[in-house]
Amino acid sequence: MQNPLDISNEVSSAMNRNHPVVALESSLIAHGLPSPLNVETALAMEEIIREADVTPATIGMIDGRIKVGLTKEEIEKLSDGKAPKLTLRDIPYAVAKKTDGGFTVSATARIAMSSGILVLATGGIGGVHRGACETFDISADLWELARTPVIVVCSGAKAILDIPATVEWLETHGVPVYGYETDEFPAFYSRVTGIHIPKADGARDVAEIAKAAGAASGVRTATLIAVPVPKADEVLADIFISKAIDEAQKNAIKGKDLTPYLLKKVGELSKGKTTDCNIALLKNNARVAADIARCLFEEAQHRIGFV
Ligand code: PSU
Ligand code: MN
Repeated sequence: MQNPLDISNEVSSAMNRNHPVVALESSLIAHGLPSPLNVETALAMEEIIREADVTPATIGMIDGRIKVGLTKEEIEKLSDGKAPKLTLRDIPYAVAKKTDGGFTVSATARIAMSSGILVLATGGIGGVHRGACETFDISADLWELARTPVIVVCSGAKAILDIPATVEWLETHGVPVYGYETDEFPAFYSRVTGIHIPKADGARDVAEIAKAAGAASGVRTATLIAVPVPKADEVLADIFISKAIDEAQKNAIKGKDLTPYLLKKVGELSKGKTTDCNIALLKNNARVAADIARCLFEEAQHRIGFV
């Protein structure tokens, strides 16, 4: 079988020049945000990364081809709500059936790593759902984080989840988690959880820690960098989340449909406030991921004696 991976010219030329690259996921285009905000946000994240002199690589599936570096037209193709949400396990089926698809963090992390991209930005990782003791609904993102050495920049786990259980899971599976200029694990729409984590003081500090993880300690997991939503964009969404979870239960929404359903419902109940918040944190995370990728690149240049 032909290799189903296509790396765009922009991304492969960046990699050939040893220029830093940040991977972006596409499930948020396919299912995380309403149209046309999904396309606008995906393109804005790419622009923010380019402005930092880093190359963006939005990763997703088009006609059964894994695309590292989706074009604007391909991003638009994933935005109409028809493209399925693909975790890593769904990739073989989508390749064989030649379908489109938005990649979750789990699929994006694995493809980024195997393409040589070290940093990935998203909004909030998947995690342990509330009531997981009965449903066993724990995001495939977590297992991928436990076995794929990339830096994942996020605003914590989505607030619709059981955040303490998600943090516990990460600890049990040895995934390092650092707060970006904070010592508190953020809760996606809000900055507070009361859960204490070690603090990284900016992008250079993250680069130092990541270097120590790989080279010195042989850590083979992802490193999670938790960036709180900017203060001005914070939303206290608990009331909307509880209502959305009740609605999901009433309508028997489960499995891979649950996260998109809850995000959409919380957006409707908050009259768009949580959607605006989600967009603000996504853009902020793109900026932070670009800074980290740039610092890692500068470190590497030092090591090979370029500067
Ligand atoms: N961050 C966002 N919006 C999203 C997601 C992250 O701001 O829609 C997506 C990511 O792709 C993540 C997925 O991998 O939600 C988690 O889905 P699940 O809980 O079904 O594993
Ligand atoms: Mn799930």
